[in-house]
Amino acid sequence: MRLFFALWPSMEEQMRFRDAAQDLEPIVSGRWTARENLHLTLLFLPSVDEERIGPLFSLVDRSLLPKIFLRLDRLLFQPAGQEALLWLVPSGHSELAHLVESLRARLLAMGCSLSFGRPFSPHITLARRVFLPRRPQRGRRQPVLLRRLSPPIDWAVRELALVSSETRPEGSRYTLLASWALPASA
Ligand code: 2AM
Repeated sequence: MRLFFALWPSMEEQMRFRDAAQDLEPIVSGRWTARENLHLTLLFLPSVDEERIGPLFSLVDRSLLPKIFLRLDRLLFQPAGQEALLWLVPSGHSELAHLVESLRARLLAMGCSLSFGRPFSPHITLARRVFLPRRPQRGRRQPVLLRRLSPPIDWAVRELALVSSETRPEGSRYTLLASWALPASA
């Protein structure tokens, strides 16, 4: 099974994330993420045997969970091959990298194989397979700033989730397997 750990927004927060780029939907061609699927991935586990899922539920405890406050302030085009992803990106997220490292260490200690394909770069994918009118130069993978959000979206994160992902013709189908409450920010 494909699983991932993610920061999971409430429905109201997901609506705010979607609204940050809603005016672009008619003009940016791509596969837009369904509102209920919007999230911020921390770690991706490409292939987990079913019998290894149970131990994952006890992987997280309170000592691991920090207060997380994110200020989402930019929309970026992130080149991916001939196309691009549309990302909503936070600034000021030092506690996130620490959480990812702690989770990663615990997963590796359990013998889980992780995807090391990309260095951790926090983002919420608003759209995939975005068609860019001009081809990015070969090997060019630098993100392109599309918009600074003014005002930014402040997100006091309340939930860490373990989610399974199935690929369907109509898009990804996510199932929440477990979730943990983060301490309140204020
Ligand atoms: P994305 O939003 O950047 O596409 C479920 O597919 C989640 O896992 C998505 O949030 C996706 O990130 C992430 N994901 C999928 N494949 C991945 C990979 N090879 N490495 C890291 N994250 C991945």
